Amino acid sequence: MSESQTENLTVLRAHAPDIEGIRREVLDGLRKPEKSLPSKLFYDERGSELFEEISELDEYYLTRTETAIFIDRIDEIASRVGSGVILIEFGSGNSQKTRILLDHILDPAGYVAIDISQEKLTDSAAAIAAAYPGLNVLPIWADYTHDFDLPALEGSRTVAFFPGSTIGNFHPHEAEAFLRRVAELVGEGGGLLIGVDIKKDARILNLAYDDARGVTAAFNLNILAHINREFGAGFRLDRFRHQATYNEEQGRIEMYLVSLEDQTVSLGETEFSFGRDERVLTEVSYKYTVDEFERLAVGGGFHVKDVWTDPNQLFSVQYLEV
Ligand code: AVI
Repeated sequence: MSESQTENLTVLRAHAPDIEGIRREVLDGLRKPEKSLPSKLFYDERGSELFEEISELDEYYLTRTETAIFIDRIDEIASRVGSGVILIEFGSGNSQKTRILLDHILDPAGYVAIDISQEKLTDSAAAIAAAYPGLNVLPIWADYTHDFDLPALEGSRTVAFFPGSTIGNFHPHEAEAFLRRVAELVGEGGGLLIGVDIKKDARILNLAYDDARGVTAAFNLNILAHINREFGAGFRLDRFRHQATYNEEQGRIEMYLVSLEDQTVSLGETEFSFGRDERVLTEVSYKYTVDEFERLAVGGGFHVKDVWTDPNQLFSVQYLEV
């Protein structure tokens, strides 16, 4: 790992995202009989802005419900997290929730944020370092779905923080494997504070992923613009439309881009054909009952110690311990 340092902020570079590997993932996904694209490609600069907009939509209850749980239950959450801990956040810590947490936990020994976007990571880590001058802030530029090392830090224990129900964007077997790696990372007695979206009426879910203003549609289509720019592909955004549906059987939202006509799109040397109405899967977002998530957590090497929900049981914040 290399590093650069300013005052209470040290940027660690574990490894730059593997662009060639992601290009292969795109090609592999488009070669499958049921085409798919890797969801991580949503988050270029425009995609991150659109996601911010999504999180403020009336229909998208997730962000505001999770934040409300944090505000209402912060004393219990902070006392469960404990004092003197090393806090590791998966994703950039620019959210309101990170600050609520940092405002309430006692004497954190350090704050580590891990993000695939170097710009987002450095901006948000600099903001955290400025707002909490006594805090040791260590952003790590890495893809947290792959292995990476943690810097040596002294603390009472290590607690990971994974808000937003991003765990839902993994298939259950991937989620369990991810939890297992987190359990290994935080070690015996370590914890995970995680946001998990709860199963609910399909109508609420379908609206949350297909809003009236079309922000989610723009977010979904933007993946094509990102692939065009990054890999020199020739997708025409006006030849696809957004589709999001809750699959009751699988307990997940599925987001697709649907081809509006028969068409051929080039990506480097390769040409891909899309039939009219053919769908490309761009994202899954699993929803869990509290019991289902407990089974997943146990499979990943954790015990569920606390589950906090909102009065309507839309969303949960959970504390898991190794
Ligand atoms: C980041 N993730 C938790 C969001 C979700 O709800 O699955 C991504 C998203 N996709 C469409 N809207 C939001």
